Amino acid sequence: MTTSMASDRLRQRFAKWDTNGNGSLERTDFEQEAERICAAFGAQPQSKQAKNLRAAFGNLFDFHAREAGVGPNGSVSEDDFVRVNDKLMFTDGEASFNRVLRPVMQALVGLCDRNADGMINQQEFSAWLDGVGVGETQAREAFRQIDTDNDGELSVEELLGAVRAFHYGKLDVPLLG
Ligand SMILES: [Ca+2]
Ligand SMILES: [Ca+2]
Ligand SMILES: [Ca+2]
Repeated sequence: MTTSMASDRLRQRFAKWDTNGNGSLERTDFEQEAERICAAFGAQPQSKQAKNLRAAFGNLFDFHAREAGVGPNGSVSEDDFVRVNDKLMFTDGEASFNRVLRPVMQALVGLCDRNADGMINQQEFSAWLDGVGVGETQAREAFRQIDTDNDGELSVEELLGAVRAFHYGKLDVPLLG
């Protein structure tokens, strides 16, 4: 694990989530990001899945605002974002990371889980990665890496492991778009 790779990826994540490009994160950035993902996955804006994703991104912003010490309508700077997430990944550990990211991951699984069995199969995963701009070959390779128990399905916990692995530089596929 290299800390510099981790902070590079956090800075990329910051740039992606700063949807209005003003150099800081606000609640509206997270709202826009949730809308963008819903559109990319073809979710109806009024569907339960879209509402869950919006709520999850709202809570994720609340977490960042609280940890950065700005109010619920405040702005989170890039340095604060990296500091908050470094602490989450390297100090607080896996359980805290999963607690913070699980609602977003569950909402993403809800958007992509076409057969509604709570798991992501190869076909659902390929459609997911297509939505974030990753091709079929890379999607198949990533599926094998993420499916750590080899049951041919990705669970929310396996997918959270994949987000951690991405941020530690052990996996090259960005699940969060
Ligand atoms: Ca912004
Ligand atoms: Ca499924
Ligand atoms: Ca599995």
